[in-house]
Amino acid sequence: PKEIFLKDYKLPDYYFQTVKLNFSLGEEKTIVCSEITVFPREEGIASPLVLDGQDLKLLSIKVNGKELKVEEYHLDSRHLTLLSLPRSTKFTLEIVTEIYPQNNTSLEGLYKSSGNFCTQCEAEGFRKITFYQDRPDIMAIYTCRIEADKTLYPVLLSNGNLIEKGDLEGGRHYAVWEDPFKKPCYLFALVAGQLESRDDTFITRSGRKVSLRIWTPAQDLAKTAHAMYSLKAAMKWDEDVFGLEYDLDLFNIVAVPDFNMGAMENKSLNIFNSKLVLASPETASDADYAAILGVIGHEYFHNWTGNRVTCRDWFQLSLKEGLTVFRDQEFSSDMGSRTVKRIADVSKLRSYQFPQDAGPMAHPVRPHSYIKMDNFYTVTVYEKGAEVVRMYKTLLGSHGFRKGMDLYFKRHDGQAVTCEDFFAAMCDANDANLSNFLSWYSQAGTPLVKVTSSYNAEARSYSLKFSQVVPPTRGQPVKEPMFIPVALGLLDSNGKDIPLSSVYHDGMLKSIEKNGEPIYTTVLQVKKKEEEFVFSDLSERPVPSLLRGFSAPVRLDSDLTDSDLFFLLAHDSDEFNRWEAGQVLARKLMLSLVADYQQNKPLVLNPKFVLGIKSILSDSSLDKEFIAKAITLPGEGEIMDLMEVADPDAVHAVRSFIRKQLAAELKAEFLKTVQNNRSSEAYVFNHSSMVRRALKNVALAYLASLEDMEFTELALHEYRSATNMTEQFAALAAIAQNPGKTRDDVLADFYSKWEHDYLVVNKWFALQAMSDIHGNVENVRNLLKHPAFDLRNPNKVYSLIGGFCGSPVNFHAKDGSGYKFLGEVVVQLDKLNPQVASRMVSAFSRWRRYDETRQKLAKGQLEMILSTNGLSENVFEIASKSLA
Ligand code: BAL
Ligand code: ZN
Repeated sequence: PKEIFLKDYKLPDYYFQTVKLNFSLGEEKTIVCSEITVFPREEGIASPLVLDGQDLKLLSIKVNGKELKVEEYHLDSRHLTLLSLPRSTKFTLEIVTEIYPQNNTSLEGLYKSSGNFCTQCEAEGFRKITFYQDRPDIMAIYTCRIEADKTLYPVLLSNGNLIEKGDLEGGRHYAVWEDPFKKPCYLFALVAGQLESRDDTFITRSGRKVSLRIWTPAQDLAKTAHAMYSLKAAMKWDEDVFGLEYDLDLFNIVAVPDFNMGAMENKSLNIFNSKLVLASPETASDADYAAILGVIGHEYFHNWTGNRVTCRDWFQLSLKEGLTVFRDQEFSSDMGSRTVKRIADVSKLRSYQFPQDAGPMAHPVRPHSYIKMDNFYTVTVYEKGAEVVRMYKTLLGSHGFRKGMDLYFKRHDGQAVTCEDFFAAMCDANDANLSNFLSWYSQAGTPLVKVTSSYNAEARSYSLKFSQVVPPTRGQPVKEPMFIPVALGLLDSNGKDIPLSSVYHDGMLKSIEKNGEPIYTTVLQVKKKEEEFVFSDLSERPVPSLLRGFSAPVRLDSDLTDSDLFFLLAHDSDEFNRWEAGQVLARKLMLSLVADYQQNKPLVLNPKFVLGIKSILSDSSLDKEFIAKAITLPGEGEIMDLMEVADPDAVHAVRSFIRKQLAAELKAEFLKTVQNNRSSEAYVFNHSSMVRRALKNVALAYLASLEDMEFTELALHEYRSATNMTEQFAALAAIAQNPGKTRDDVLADFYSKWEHDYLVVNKWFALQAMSDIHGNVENVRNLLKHPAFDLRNPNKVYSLIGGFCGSPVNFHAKDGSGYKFLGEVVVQLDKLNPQVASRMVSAFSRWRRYDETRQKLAKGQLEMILSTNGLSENVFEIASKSLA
């Protein structure tokens, strides 16, 4: 397979101006005619025009109306090269192809989902529809005519505005859609099928009326109310916060059950994985409701950050994804709790991105190369990319960031641009010099920032010394220091923020007051390998609150003592750092117990930790969801990530021990928490109800971990009396922690209740797959044969196979049974859907982190996968890079 490099980017020799597509949809075959007006980049260009195309049957090619002779083009399995072209400034290209969407299990290009036609073109799926220059810097105006059987496919949708429709002979009908905005082909979309819509309208701030339609099969329509609410909220928010208005009179969303990703931002025709659209209180949890809000927002926000201004090439993916994730994070924060959202986002970054950044698949936010672009829709490009955007805002302030965004749109509307263009807009709009900030785009690896502090009582000064190291990653053995914004506050001995007026740095005393007002949080710019900042006029040693709000995606190693951390946990005005102090303490505690476990020492829980958890649990001044997050221990993956050699058994044993110990010692508090947070009100998705449910569910899980009859009964009671999925599923999960008849009965009961609802059944698969019950791989193997399971449906694969890989003890079982299971599934899955198979094979990528026995077993599976005939490029790339 061929590796593609950023450094090899070349401007296209030909651009496309208009594209007219005509689809004749059929059961046996679909005919696609395209008519493209082509113009050379410069007059006189005589090079061949190379079009991408895959799995297409070429029927004819015409240039300026004249059929090309066989010697005038070259066709292979990936390209159609037009060798002899007119030297005129503009010409017309007409291509007819035949495709077979009904056989397309890769779910890219045009395919069928539950009998309906739909498309997924990003990143490089358009080449499975017709021959085209399938690259984002080819932007054109599209018209799309769709014709199909009227009974089977009464609804025909594409991008833009419907300009014509009518009936045809033989029970067929057609529709013509015209999109007035230039777009790259990855934003093209088509949907045809039996769908109904929930309709609403949105009046933009300039008074335009936009029709909003959410399309699903008729039986699901009732579950689209929350998605519609989310869409309208997102449209309003983008106007309020960024001054960005929707630009067409129609916005369509279609929900389909078979979809590789979460959703897709096709111009005015977003296509969604149905799990991110459909919700009712009985079938969807609070987490589902929150995800729908965030992703509906995300896809909508792409209309400006991605569609109106797009990427020059796929290496720039984070230009649209990092920025749009940042925008959806901010949207969700504004709609709910900012601190809790930040905690959730940082936890995700630590659990998934940090490990990626430290493994063989580490890549910069802007990768330097790829074999399959699909493999780079990663937590690094998305989540670390969002952190990079957040750092601009931290450094420039809200107002400065908005000025930068405004300039970015002013300069680049209608263009395909690069990360440097975004950087330049931010700097130019603010007259800012962000020196080496761009290395966030080019250097992989999570920087490690060490901080040491010292207080000089005589000089009344307090010094913070920073040093940073960016660890080596594949292809990048040596790194430059990064530009790290460190938001900082200093606490006095009463736990109050000390007003900050100046800091001594680099031989200069710098004022940090703002218009004479004191500042309580300042942003230090750490740019060198080693740097010192000195604060003066301090009558006592302060306790520093470092990296407030997680102001940079780094690992922080400070010399804070446990007592400093307990102090911050109790007092920090930055709520994120209160949570963080608790997490640092928990991480330290867990690591030290893991060492004890490995040395066969008895496990003893530090009573101070129990007291800390108790005081949070009973602090009624705190937000309930904050409490829920603060009493949740760091995940097993996070702890393994901090070990020299990851030991899943020891980490699992320690985490379970602490959970049980806390449950036993704080039984009364947890029980009170469950009792006090019951409610007989009907389900509402609002902050106060959600946080109540979140806290109750965490407390219930603690109690049920005790395997005590009383609490199993309690969980059963909660399960039976629940009127919404959030509480019902949490009770089920609490019971399912412990093997036995009750677990089996309740799982069976849940299935029989919900077997008609595939989204709920997926939760049921995931819960069992993630179980840490000993030898669970056999249960998962059996579930593969369950009538509700289907390897062709990505959601089911993510639930069952992905869920299983998320259970460290079973996936990393020392007998290799988990690895063998995954190896077998990947080989099977790759034949159906390479994108999904390559996501699954990623679970092996950090095999070197484990002991020798596990290394050998995992490596054996990777080698077996690589030796499979006909392996996809997707899986090849991940498996071979994992072994390299
Ligand atoms: N562009 C792919 C799906 C998403 O990130 O919105
Ligand atoms: Zn996106």
